[in-house]
Amino acid sequence: MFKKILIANRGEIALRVIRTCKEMGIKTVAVYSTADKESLHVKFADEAVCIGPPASKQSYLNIPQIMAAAEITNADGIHPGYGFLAENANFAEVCADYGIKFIGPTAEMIRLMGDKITAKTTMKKAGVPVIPGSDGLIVDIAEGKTISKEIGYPVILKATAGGGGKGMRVVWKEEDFENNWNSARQEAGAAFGNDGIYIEKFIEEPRHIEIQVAGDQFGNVCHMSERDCSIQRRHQKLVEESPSPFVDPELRQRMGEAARKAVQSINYESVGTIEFLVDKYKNFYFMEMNTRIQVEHTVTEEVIDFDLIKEQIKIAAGIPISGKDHYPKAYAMECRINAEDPYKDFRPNPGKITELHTAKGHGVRVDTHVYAGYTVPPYYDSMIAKIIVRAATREDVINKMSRALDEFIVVGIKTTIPFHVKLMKDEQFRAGNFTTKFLESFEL
Ligand code: MV4
Repeated sequence: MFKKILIANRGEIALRVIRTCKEMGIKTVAVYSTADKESLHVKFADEAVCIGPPASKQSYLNIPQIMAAAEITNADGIHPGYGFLAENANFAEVCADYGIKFIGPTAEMIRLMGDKITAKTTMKKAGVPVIPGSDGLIVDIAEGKTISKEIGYPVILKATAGGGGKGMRVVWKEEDFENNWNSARQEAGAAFGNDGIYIEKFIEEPRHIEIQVAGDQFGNVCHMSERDCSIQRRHQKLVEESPSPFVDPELRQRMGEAARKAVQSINYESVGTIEFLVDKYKNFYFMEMNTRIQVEHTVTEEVIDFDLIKEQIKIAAGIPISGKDHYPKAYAMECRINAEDPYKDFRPNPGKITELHTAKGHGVRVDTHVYAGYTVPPYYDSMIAKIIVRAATREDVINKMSRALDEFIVVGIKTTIPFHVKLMKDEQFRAGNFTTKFLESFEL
């Protein structure tokens, strides 16, 4: 087992990892930028090393500085959290070169899933359902038009280096193909330095449902129920829940088996997530694999009563997992509290939190790094807290979440709380009738 883990991250996830390390008897090292000197992850770690100025490029993305911090503190593992370096294959490789275990999959695995065409081809070969589309890269407009006609419009152009919606364009008819092709290529090239594009049938009004999985170094694999992440805005998730109101036991079984196949076929080693698009007929298709712990892992932790960070650390230490699948034992939902003004197009609203009262009580979990007197810096992601509630039914969860939101008081900055309060009262949401398009027509 690890003796000392360096957490190459900040905010609530750094704190989340520190908590499990403490419970496992593992020492912790925080790294921080000068903007995060007063952050809780710095205060709660056994040691802390300043790695640079506020800009992420010079601190949380600065590989030489992070490795220097790991060396001087004698860390034997590095946990990347989510975002920043979590899916950077080069970083995983550098860790291996230093003889420090990257707590996640191998660099090869990150690279394999990071290229979306390679990921899709690999999954198709493994027998996981994929969205009908081009077999790989499209070389030019003529080929793109031919393939789109074969698939049938509408189609969607996607960047192979993408994910998260960048370089993505929906094309409804052939005469719009060229313009969309040009803008998708241009956007992908600028964002990823790779303008490779592929084409898929456009699935209208899908649900985004993902399966939590784990695999170990010995070929043991398990799936751990689904999360419905359809409530999102501009590719930013706002609410996640498990089990999905759209998934019945039969669909859960089929999706779980597909996720198991996906993990097994690549000998994946760590916790991860298989993202699926699910259409109204309950057809599901592989979309992407996330080779990291995600923000919303907490929802799964609550419904299966299991510590996913502990499992991730054990797998990295070479301890076998049970290989038994997990099924939901309760209902759970997470609301992301962001320092944003929901009445002003969710514009970031950093600044000083003068007063804070977090939600408490039965079935309520709050993961946060902020406190009264803390200043939310403008340099990073605007998420300041996650409220996760658990109850026996979905209706109880929504009622409990409403209660928790009411007693969550943040003074000094605007937050997404008013958005969540309104959402919890929405009849369609309460009925479980929503797709990824839900928030496009939601009025605050
Ligand atoms: C799609 C799609 C419809 N059809 N692919 C968005 C992010 C990227 N990971 C893939 N995305 C989508 N791919 C096909 N063939 C719709 C989306 C999509 C979406 C997916 C999940 C959650 C929210 C979304 C919002 C808009 C579009």
